Amino acid sequence: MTLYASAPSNIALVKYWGKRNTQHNLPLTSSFSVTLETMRTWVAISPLSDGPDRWALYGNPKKAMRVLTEARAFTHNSQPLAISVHNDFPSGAGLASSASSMAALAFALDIALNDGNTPLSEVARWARLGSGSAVRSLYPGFVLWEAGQDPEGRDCIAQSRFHASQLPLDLIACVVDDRTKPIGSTEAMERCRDTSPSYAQFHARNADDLRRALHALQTQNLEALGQVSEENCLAMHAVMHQAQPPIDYFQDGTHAAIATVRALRQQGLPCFFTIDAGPNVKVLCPPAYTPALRKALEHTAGVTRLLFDRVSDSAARQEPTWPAHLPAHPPSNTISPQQTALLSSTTSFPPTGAA
Ligand code: 2P0
Repeated sequence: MTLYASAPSNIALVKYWGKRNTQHNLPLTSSFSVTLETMRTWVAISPLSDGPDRWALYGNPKKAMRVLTEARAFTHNSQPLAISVHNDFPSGAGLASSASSMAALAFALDIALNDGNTPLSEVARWARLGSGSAVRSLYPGFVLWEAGQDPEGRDCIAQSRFHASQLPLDLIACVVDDRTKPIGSTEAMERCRDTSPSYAQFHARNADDLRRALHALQTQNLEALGQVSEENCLAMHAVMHQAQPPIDYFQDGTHAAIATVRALRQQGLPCFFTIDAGPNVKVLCPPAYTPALRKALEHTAGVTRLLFDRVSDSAARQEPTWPAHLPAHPPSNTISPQQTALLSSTTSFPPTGAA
């Protein structure tokens, strides 16, 4: 029998950009995000009569193997599986596809290997070991992921701090370039840690930015939330711009979209932007303003298309069926030869340890 699950992307308003421990993938400081609704990763899992596992994976095989290894170690279940992981939005372009894919995978593995009985905090640990930001996609609405201090991350936990209805927000993703980014987040964070003079400064402002963001939500103050989000995002990109060699994800369309958002705000439209490890600009606004923003953003030079989503309480969930618009499963040959080689070399039983 095949089971289906999905998890949405999440977008940080106060960013995670550095680790305090790479082995356990623990963040240096806490982050605060919004969980989306429609930009989702879908996972289908079926048991196989014998091994090895079969994969159809849109994402990073090393990260996926780490999640599977942790799930098997915790559940003591080595049932061979056919696993399909599909994004229904562009991968690797700073739209948080690794967050949604690792969250969906961890969530589905709990159902496949443990009948859904694993505590969510443990499922979050599997997801975190795949991709730190994935933890946040397991929780609804406005989510705080606390860095904690425990060396093994026992206090590194996420929780939903507000439901989506606290401050209803639409999100418009301005796609400037949907190709996979030239340097991934994990490597970019390391380079910033090792070479950027403003890395420590960025983390020093974290507590105050979190306090401001939580207060803005508490008081339903969109302007204050936008201000701290934009400042935090630009501070993170300044850290990257000062790394050696510099990391600059921005493209002409990125700058143009920022200018459009600022101009619209001048005209009285409540909106703000945030940008992750890629050139694409996410714009947040109250739903009533989405049509006006859409009009302005789709005519912004360098913006190739718009994707629409909203802050939501949906989070990761089991699904009754597989969406018709996604490629069929079970897995065939949808991963590249390079990925196949990596997976077949690491997909041995019992698991040989973290990838
Ligand atoms: C965030 N990003 O808070 C920040 C802002 C990108 C920019 O979390 O190394 O893919 O796998 O833990 O989770 C992207 O980092 O990194 C990220 P790893 P991840 O959303």
